Amino acid sequence: MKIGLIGLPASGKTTIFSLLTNISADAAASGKTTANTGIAKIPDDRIDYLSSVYNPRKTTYATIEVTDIKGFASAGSSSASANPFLESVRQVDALVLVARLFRNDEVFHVEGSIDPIRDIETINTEILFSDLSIVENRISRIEKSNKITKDMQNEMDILKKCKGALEEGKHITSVGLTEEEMQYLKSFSFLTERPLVLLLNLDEQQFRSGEYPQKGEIQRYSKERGVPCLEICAGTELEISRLEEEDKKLFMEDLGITETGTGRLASVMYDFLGLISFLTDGADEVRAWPVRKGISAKEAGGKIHSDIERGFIRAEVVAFEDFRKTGSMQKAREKGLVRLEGKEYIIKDGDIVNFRFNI
Ligand SMILES: Nc1nc2c(ncn2[C@@H]2O[C@H](COP(=O)(O)OP(=O)(O)O)[C@@H](O)[C@H]2O)c(=O)[nH]1
Ligand SMILES: [Mg+2]
Repeated sequence: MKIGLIGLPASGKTTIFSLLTNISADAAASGKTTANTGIAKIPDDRIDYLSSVYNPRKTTYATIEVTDIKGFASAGSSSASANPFLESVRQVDALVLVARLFRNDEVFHVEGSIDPIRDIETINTEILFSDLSIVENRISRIEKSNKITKDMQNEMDILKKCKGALEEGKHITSVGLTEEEMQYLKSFSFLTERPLVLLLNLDEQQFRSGEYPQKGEIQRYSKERGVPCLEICAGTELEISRLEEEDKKLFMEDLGITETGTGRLASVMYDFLGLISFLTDGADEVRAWPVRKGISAKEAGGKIHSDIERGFIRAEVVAFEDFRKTGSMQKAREKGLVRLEGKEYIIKDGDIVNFRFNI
C-alpha cells in the first residue's frame, strides 16, 4: 500500500515525509529524482503491549509506503500529460494533500500568502485537468475508430459520465460507478479516483489555540466532498523528534497530544485504505500483519507463509482485548476466551492468531 504526499512547494511535504519514515529531511530533499519513497510504521499500542508481555527478540509493526512527490515548480502549470509530478502520483493508492497554514517569514510561499483553500484548489485543478485530458483523448479516439463495439460503447458511456463530473470540478469517486463500470477505468489510473485526505500543516500557536485562517471553509470543503481532514504541526514535531525519549513525552504532553500527528496520519490512512491488522505473538516475534478487511482465516495464514494457507487446519484466535483482560495466553485459554476457528472465519482487527497447519 502506497500513499503519496502532494502539495505546493514549502507546504511541509518533505518534513512530513521525514517524520513518517525517519529518513532525514536533508537526505530526502537532496534526492535528484521526482519522488522519494520510504516506509512508515503504523503505531499500534496493542503491539506495544504484547511486546511488553513477551519481551520478544523482534517486534514488527505494520507499515505503509510513503512517497514524497516533488512538483509544482510554479502553480498552474497545467500541461497535464508531460508533467512528471503527475506520473509519480499515478503510482500511489491514496493521496495526502498537504496545505500550508503555518506562518514563517523565512519560509517563502510560492503564492505569497497563507490561503489554504486557494492552494488546495490549485492542486485539485491540476489533478482534475489531468484526468479530464485523459478522458477526452480516449473519447475522441473511440469516436474516430471505424467500428465501435458494444464494449467500446459501454466504455464511452462511462467516460462521458466521468467527463461531466470532472467538468463540474468533481472527482471520479463522486460519480457513483458500479464495480463493473470501474473495471473499464482501471487502465487509466485516474488521479481523482484515489482516496484523498487533507493535511493541514499548522504552526504551534494555531495548533494550541485551534484557530487558523479559513477553518470553517476548510471544514465545509472537507464535509461536502467527503475528504477527511487532519491537523498536524510538522515543524514542532520535527523538533520533538530530535529530542531524547523522556523529553519527547514531556513536550508532547505540553502540546496536548499523546500520539504524534504523523502517527495519527499513518493510522488514518491505514484505515482509509481498508486495512486491518491481525497479530501474532510469541517469544520470537510480536507482529502486526496488514490485511484487507473481510479476509478469511485461511487467506490470512497465506500472508505469513503459503504453506500455512495450503495446509490450513484451524486458527486459534483470541481478541486482543480478551488477552489484555487476562494478561497471558494461558489464562485466556483457561477462561475459554481462545476460540478455534475454521478456514472461512473472517479475521477481525486485533485478533491474535495462531495457525495450525499440516504440510
Ligand atoms: N514554522 C514551520 N516551518 C515548517 C513547518 N513545516 C515545514 N516547515 C519548514 O518549511 C520549509 C519547507 O518545508 P518542506 O518540508 O521542505 O516543504 P516541501 O517543499 O513541501 O517539501 C522547511 O524549511 C521546513 O523546515 C511547520 O509546520 N512550521
Ligand atoms: Mg520537498
